[in-house]
Amino acid sequence: MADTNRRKLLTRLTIGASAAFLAGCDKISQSAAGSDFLKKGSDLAYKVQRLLAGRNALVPEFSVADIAPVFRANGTLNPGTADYNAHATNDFRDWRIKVGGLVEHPFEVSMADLRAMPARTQITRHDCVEGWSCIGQWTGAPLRPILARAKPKENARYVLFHCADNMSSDANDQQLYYETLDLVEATHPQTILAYDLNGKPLPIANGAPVRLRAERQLGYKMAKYVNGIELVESFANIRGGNGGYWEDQGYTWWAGI
Ligand SMILES: Nc1nc2c(c(=O)[nH]1)N[C@H]1C(S)=C(S)[C@@H](COP(=O)(O)O)O[C@H]1N2
Ligand SMILES: [Mo]
Repeated sequence: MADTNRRKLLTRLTIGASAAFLAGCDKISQSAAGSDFLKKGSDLAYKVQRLLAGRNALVPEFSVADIAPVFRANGTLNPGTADYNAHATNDFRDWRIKVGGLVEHPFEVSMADLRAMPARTQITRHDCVEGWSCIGQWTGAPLRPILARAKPKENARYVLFHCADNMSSDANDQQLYYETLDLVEATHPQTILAYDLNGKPLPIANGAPVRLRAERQLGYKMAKYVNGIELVESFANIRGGNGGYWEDQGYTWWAGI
């Protein structure tokens, strides 16, 4: 089967499968057996997709004519903290992404550093589990060379993205958005730290000044407002232990499409 046909088939299969899981997610994930079932489904989808799609299989890219006039925004639309507001007022000139964790060479990148790195532009379709899709053009720095520069240690297995937005409406309750990818997804050629959307700096609603695009994954994997990248061996002891804010609420960790 040609790679694109295979991907189309996979997309249909797995969107069907994840929609079926998520439709009953609220109810199922309340029982221990239910979350076990969800995890098994996720593990299976993960293994099957890895087997069929290969490490570097690309998702389709579209043409300029396909770009939606306005890219829909979802989840946090503005982190709105005093710290974030100060960065926004300053056009994010002092925003830094800390790259650390299980690496030989931790370092920080500013937005100017990021924009000076080799860039990739891709027009792709974003699929949200809530049942909408949107095509947009993203420009950013591929993550692979950034990770290579940090030199992940032997035991590093996942890349954790720290975000600036608190998902709790209570300021005293810190529930910062976070996500994880394995090293295969993190070093995929279409995985970028995006700073432009449709040729303009990323709007605040879509994750300014920088958000992850991991194009083989569902929308919730693509962390917005990224201020830290941490290499970890396991996420079992981090936050709810499921590898992401939405995963801790019951979504599957593997969100391949
Ligand atoms: N930091 C952060 N990242 C996030 C979210 C969020 O609320 N906060 N929402 C996720 C979800 S569910 C989706 S569909 C996409 C939405 O991206 P958009 O606002 O550019 O459409 O961002 C994802 N990344
Ligand atoms: Mo989403």
